Amino acid sequence: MIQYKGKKPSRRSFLTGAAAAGAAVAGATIARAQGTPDPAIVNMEPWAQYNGVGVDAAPYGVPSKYEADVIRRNVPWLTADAVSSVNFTPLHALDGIITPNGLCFERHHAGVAEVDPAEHRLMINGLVDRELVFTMADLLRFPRENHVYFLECAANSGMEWAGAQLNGCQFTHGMIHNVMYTGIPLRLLLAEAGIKTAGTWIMVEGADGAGMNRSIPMEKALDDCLIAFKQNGEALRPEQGYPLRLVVPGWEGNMWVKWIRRIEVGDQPWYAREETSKYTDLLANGQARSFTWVMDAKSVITNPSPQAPITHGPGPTVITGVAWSGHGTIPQVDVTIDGGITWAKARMSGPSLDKSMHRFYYEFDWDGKPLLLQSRAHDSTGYVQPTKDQLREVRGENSIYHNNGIQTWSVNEQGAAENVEIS
Ligand SMILES: Nc1nc2c(c(=O)[nH]1)N[C@H]1C(S)=C(S)[C@@H](COP(=O)(O)O)O[C@H]1N2
Ligand SMILES: [Mo]
Repeated sequence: MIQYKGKKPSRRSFLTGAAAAGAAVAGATIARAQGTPDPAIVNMEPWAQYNGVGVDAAPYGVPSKYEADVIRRNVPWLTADAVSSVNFTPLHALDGIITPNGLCFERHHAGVAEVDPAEHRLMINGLVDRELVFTMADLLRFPRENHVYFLECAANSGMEWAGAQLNGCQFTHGMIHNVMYTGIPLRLLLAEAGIKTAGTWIMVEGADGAGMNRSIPMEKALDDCLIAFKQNGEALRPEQGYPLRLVVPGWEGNMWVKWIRRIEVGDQPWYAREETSKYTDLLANGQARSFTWVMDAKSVITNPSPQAPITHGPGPTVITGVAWSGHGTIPQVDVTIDGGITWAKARMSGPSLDKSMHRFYYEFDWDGKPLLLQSRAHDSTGYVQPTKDQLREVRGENSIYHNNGIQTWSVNEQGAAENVEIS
């Protein structure tokens, strides 16, 4: 179904636009009419002339060689080296809601730990009745659950606070992935150890060179946190914390400790003891906000975008993107093609899961004129994604973290897209 913004374009203008692109007219198909035969359909292609490789040519499958551009990419000038760095999910090349395991962005403080699962242990200590040590085999005897959750680094879109900077949604919004986790509810493991009444916080620690640790309030730990060992059905990738990672649904990625080896129950956040670091948000007045745990609703149009221009000319055009909220689901996304003068409801498609990415589409008939594309997410609490200017009014421009402002792509007559800001 084609949706039109505001006034439906006249059939005359629709036909003119379509004819210019050699595309379909209303009621017909988008595919080319067979006036001049297309060599690709007339010729016998090489792959139809002989047998391909047999089974076992790739015991662990990889994508087609024609998809070689669909990879994680980093921005070399952002960090001094690749060990304490980040790369980005190629959102513009994906569809649906699941991030394939090999394309999940990576953020490491001390590189990827190469953990031998036979030697890996998870310890629970501190304010508990029984200090416990679990092997991987022990953990597999607990009941497990499956959940699809997004993980967004608090620094996602952080380079965009002062203005439009990076040219591609992979770089502006790609510090996010959305996978199905199989894991054990953390509350079951904590119950096994028995939390003392004074235990109000946990400190979670990774087995990597950074020994990265974070403090999490007990309420969240007992609510929906998971100790996960599978992503999208297979073992976690080393980059994502093999063999165990903490899943903290809806909360900033920083707290999702990878290669998790220890959980200490305490009566205060470890920040208070200055033993751990945290991510803070510096405000305009010089004060810093200590805790911004939940990731607010956000969305981005992934196609078209700077890395994925419109190449087919005017006529039927598909806009698509993703939206998510750490507070729940995304019942609605609005799309504008004229910089916010008129908005239309996008079509949501695919599962609508709590604290997961959602996919939206907006199909329209492009007249070939420049576009200013934006998407605006509404979450299940009624919260509406703010503009970047609204965010700056509250937060100033000193922040790096928690930028969930509305993204604008400007598309020219040729279909090329650019990262811009409008006010
Ligand atoms: N042990 C450990 N856990 C970690 C990190 C780390 O460097 N070491 N980085 C954190 C940060 S800042 C983020 S955003 C997420 C990134 O998860 P990913 O690499 O699966 O994308 O992991 C978090 N967990
Ligand atoms: Mo992060």
